[in-house]
Amino acid sequence: MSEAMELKQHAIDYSQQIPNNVNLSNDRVLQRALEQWQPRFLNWWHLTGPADTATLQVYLRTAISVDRDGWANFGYVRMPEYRWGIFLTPHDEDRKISFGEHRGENAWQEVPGEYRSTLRRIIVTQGDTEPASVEQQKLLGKTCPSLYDLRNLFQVNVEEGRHLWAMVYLLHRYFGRDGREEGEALLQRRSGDENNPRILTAFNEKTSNWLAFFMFTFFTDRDGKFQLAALAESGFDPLSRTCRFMLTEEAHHMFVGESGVARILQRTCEVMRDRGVSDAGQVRAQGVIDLETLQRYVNFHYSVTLDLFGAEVSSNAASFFASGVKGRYKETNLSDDHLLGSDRYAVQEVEDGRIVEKSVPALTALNARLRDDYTREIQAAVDRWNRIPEKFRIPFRVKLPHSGFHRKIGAFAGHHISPDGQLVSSRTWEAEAARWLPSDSDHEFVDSLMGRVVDPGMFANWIGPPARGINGLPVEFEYVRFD
Ligand code: BYC
Repeated sequence: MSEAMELKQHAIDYSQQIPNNVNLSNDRVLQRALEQWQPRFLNWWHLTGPADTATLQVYLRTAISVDRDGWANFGYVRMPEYRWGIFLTPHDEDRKISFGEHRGENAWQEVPGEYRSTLRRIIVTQGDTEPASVEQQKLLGKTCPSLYDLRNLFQVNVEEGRHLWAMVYLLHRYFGRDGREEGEALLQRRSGDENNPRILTAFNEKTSNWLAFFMFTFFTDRDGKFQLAALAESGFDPLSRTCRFMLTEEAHHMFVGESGVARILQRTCEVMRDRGVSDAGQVRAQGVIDLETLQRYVNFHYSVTLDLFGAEVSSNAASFFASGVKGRYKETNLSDDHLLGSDRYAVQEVEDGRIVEKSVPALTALNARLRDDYTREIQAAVDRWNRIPEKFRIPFRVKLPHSGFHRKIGAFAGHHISPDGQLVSSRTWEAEAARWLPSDSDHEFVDSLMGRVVDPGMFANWIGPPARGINGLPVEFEYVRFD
């Protein structure tokens, strides 16, 4: 490919009603269908997106191209005028399917008939999580701990909105009438709605305060990373190219979560040291989040996110892999036969009142394997968090609970497992749950700390400032303007 052609594929055309790098104007029917969906998306954004933001100017990044420097474009944007669009990484004509029965064949540019419903289902499930998270975070702007954080929340929100666009483009372009109907349904379901909830469990939970938001972006957005990475391996090339670009957006969301929790830890530890307090009640009396409550939020968000990987042993996952629809994390870099015909994988389950390890066909254990990859990365980040109390010589360490703790999906569903991995009775569970999971009074306490800090450079008492500002700007920059 010539250099000029390559640049064209990378660049995003903002002169169009729908910014894109997929030559949308060459396909009038598709363009018209998406232009009809656009006002419905905007209506959904007004109804369920971040509350009372229509007049704000937010210092946001907007992608101008899909190459590495494509994010260099920062500036003030009025939120509803954000240019949501369709951005795919460039087409590689030589790309081959790297796993499953079709290994070595050319990647599919159209949907193979036999995998149509599977692919549609996966794309809809992925797409459904994006607006769900925006709905979950709708009210957080009202209680922001700083302008810096408010801007980050809105950046996450607009990009989740764009991820919805990414999936709706695939549905409209490749799935005809069914796809258009699914595109509508994605705007109809609502997080937490009893009659028409979002598809996956975690996306119907509340994100009612900023501790929950940082936990969500740390734990749940990272599930997004791992699922997108597995879909980026897909034999269906447009899905792969879409997910590759989405992954670049996801990285910032996880940074928001990891650094947000780290700043809370830092602030609490500082207060504990400076005021010589360690008891949770005394710590709370200083207006900061006690470490025990933080641990309970970790227990909740980690366990709810593990459910998003599906059952550990899953025939769905096996057929997604065998058919070349969804790969493993970093599939192309793995050095086995990419077929898993006779490989085994160890999973845990409950048998005769005990947690036992079992070796099962690796093909059926792909959800467990992806989850294990995820946990390794999460553990590394938790280790980074733990350097903070260590630095303050505070004996507390954040600990991930056992993978069976508080699970609703998979091998542990229906069992009670303590955070340290003991099978316990319902009675013990009920007696201990308030020590292990955030109680109503924990939520009330954290909610009570949430004020609204909007003076540039100021931070709520319960969180430390970030190490640096956005895009090389100072921390006290006016990241959101209210005029
Ligand atoms: N809740 O064999 P099973 C993100 C259903 S996050 C409710 O266990 P499978 C983001 C399942 O659908 C990433 N239902 O699992 C983050 C199936 O139903 P059917 C989102 C569940 O199919 C933050 C049945 O149980 N992306 O991007 O191997 C902010 C048995 O299924 C749940 C994806 O998930 C649950 N937790 O895998 C914004 C990728 N778990 O078919 C965004 C696309 C399972 O029998 N999705 N079920 O009616 C997938 O790859 C798969 O659907 C799953 C489940 C991994 C979710």
